[in-house]
Amino acid sequence: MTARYTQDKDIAILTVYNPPVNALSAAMRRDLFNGIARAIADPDIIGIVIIGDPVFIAGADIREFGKPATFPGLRDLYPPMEGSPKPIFAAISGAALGGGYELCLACHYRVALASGRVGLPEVNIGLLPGGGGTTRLPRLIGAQPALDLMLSGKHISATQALALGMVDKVFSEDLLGAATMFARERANAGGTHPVLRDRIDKIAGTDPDLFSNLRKQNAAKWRGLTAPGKILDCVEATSTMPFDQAYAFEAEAFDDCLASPARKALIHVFFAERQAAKIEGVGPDIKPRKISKAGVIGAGTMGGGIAMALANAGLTVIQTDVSDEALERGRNIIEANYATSVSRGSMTKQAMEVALGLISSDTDYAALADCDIVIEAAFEDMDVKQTIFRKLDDVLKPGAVFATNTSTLDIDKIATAITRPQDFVGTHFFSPANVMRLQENVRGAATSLETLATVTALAKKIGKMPVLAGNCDGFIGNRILAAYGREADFLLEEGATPWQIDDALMAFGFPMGIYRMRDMSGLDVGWRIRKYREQFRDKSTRYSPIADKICELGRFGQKTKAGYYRYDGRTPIPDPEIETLINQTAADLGIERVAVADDEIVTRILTAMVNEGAKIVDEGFAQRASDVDIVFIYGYGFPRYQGGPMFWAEQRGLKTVCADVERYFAAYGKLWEPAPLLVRLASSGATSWS
Ligand code: 3H9
Repeated sequence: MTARYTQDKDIAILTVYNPPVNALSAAMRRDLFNGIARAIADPDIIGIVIIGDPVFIAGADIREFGKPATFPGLRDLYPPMEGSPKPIFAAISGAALGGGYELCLACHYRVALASGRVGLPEVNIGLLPGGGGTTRLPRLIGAQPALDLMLSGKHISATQALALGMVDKVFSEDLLGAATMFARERANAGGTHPVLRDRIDKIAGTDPDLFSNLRKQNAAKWRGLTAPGKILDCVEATSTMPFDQAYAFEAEAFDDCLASPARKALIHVFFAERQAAKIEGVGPDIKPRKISKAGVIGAGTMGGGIAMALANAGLTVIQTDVSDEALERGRNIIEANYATSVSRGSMTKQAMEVALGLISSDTDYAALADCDIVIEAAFEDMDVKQTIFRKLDDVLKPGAVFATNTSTLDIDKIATAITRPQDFVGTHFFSPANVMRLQENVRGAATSLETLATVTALAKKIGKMPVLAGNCDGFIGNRILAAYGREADFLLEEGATPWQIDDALMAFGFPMGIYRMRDMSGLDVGWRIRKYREQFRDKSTRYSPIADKICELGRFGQKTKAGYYRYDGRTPIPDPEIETLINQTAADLGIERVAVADDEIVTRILTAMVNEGAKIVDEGFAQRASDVDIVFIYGYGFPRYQGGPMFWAEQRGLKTVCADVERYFAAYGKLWEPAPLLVRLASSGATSWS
C-alpha cells in the first residue's frame, strides 16, 4: 500500500509510503485517489490529512515519463481533492517538490515541519509544473514570485514558504499531531475552505510587460530549452484566462515539454548524476572515513581553489608550500577571491570570515599529521610529487587519505612513493576549483574501496559531482578532450578557421568554443606538455603543428593579448595573421584547404569524442557511458540540454555514429580506429550503451 489509510477519531490520515522519495507513482496516485474517496464517503470523517515522512512527496515518478498514461493521472487526482466537501490538509516534512507540492496546492490547507522544503523544480528536467502548478501557485502568491520559483527550480525552506504564503503554518515538532489538531480545529470551524482555483486577487492586475521582459532578458540563456518559455506562457495564460482554460493550456504546454529533445536529455542527466556517485563493489558495508580536517599541498591557483572549496563546506584546511612567501601570495589570492564573491553578493561577509578562519598555513609538513586527507596540488612533475608523498608518508596518521590533483601523470607511479597505496587516490579538480563542480576521482591499482567511498563522500560534502575514472592517460575528461582538440586542429588545416569552429560549437550549445577556451586558459602550458610528450608520441600518426607555431610567435592567449585570436581587453577578434599561418601550414603539409560546413565540424568533433568515450568505457576506465556525459557536462561546458556526448550518440543512432567513425577511419587513418564497443553495439542493432 503506497498510501496507508488510518483514522484519528474524526480525521482520516493518508500516509504515503513509496521509498526512497515517495514519488507519485501510478500505484500511489491510485491509493490516494481511493483513500480520499473513502474519507469523503465516511460520514464520521470531518477532515483529511495527507502526510509523508521523511520526504513528503518528491513529485511525479520521473521514470514513468514517456510510458503510456494510467488512470488516475495527477491531473485526475487534484481536481476532486480541490472539490472535496471535507477540507484536505497537506502535512509537509522533508521535500514537497513538483507534483508533490502541486498536490499541496490542490489541498485546502498546507502545514509544514520547520525542516520541510518546497519547490517546483520541473524546469531542471525540461518540464513545467503540469499538475496545476502554473495555474494555482500564481493564484496563491502572485505571478512574479511564482515565476521566480518555477523558472529557477529552486527549493525553499518551510519558513521562507510561510513568508511567501505557500504554507499556512510551520510546526517545530510532532507534525502529525499538530496537523491533526489543526485539521480538526479548521473542520469544526465550519464555513467554506479556501480553494485556489477560485482566487484571483493575487493575479488580478499582473503587469503584462512582465512576460515580454522576461522573454527578452532570457532569450540567450534559454536557448535549446522548451520549458522556461512554456512556463512563462502558462503563467501569462493564468493571469489572463479563466481557471479551466488556463488549466487546459497548461496541459498542452506540458505535453510540448514532454515531447522536447531537451526534456529527454535533462532526465538522462538527472539519472546519470545519481548513477555517477555509485561505485561497483561499494555497498552499505563499506563506510567512508570521516573527513573534517584536510591538508592542501601547494598554494597556487589550484591549491587555493581546492582550499576554498573545502573551507566553504566547513572543513578545517591547512595549506603548505615551500616558503612563507608562496603561502602569503596564495592567501592574498584567496582573500581577493572571497572579497569578489562578497562584492558580487554571492557570499555574505560573515560566511567569508568563517571560511577564511578555517584556512591556515604552515611550511612544515608536521602540521599535517592529524589531517584526515591531504590533497596535493603541486607542480605537474613526477619527482616533485613523489618527494612530497614520501614526506607525507612519514607524517600522516594511519587511515589518512593521500590524494593527488594530477591531471597528466600516472597515479600508480606516484603511489610508489608511499607505503600505504590502498589509501592513495587521484582527486582531479577543475579550475577554478572553488567554482567548477567536477571531481574526477582516479582509482589506482591498489586504491581500496573504502578510500574511493571516502573521496566520493567528500565530493558530495563539498558540493562537487564525483565521477570515478581509471588510471589511463588523461583519465576520462582530458583523454576525450585530446580527441576533441585533435580533430578541431585537423579541421583548421583542412579549411575551417578558429572562429568558424568556435561559432559552430557555440551554436551547438557550448558556452565557449575550443579556441577561445584555450586562449583563456593560456597556450603555454599545453605547449610545455606537448614538448615533454614529443618523445613518447607515435610519429606514424598525423600531428597538427598549428598550436606550436602560434606559441612560437609568443602568442599565449588572452594573457599576451594574442593567441588564436587577438584581444581587445577580453574580446576575441579574428586575426588575419592566424589565417595566414594556417594557410601556410596546410600548404607545407600538402593539404588543400576547402570549405567545411558547420554541421560537419560539430559531427566530426563529437564523433571523435564518442569514439574515444566508447574506448574508455570498454577498457574499464569509466564505469558507464553516462559517466562520460557527466564529466563533459560538469567539467568542460558540454550543454546540459544536449545530454552529453554519449547521449548525443544514442540520439543520433549508434549505427550512424559507427558508420561515421568508419568513414573517418577510411579517410584519416589510425587515430580513428573504431571503438570495439561501438562496433559491437552498432552491429547488434543496439540503441543505447547499456
Ligand atoms: C513532476 O512532478 C511533474 C509534475 O509537475 C506534473 C505531472 C503531470 N521520480 O536525489 P537522490 C530517485 S516532475 C523517480 O539521490 P536525495 C533517484 O533517482 C518531478 N525517482 O536523493 C534516486 O534513485 P536511485 C519533479 C526519483 O536525498 C533516489 O530517488 N520533482 C525521483 O539527494 C534518491 O534520490 C523533482 O524534480 C522522482 N521524482 O534528494 C524532484 N526523485 O537510488 C527530483 C528522486 O536509484 N528529486 N528519485 O539512484 C530530487 O530533487 C531529489 O531526489 C530529492 C532527494 C531532493 C527529492
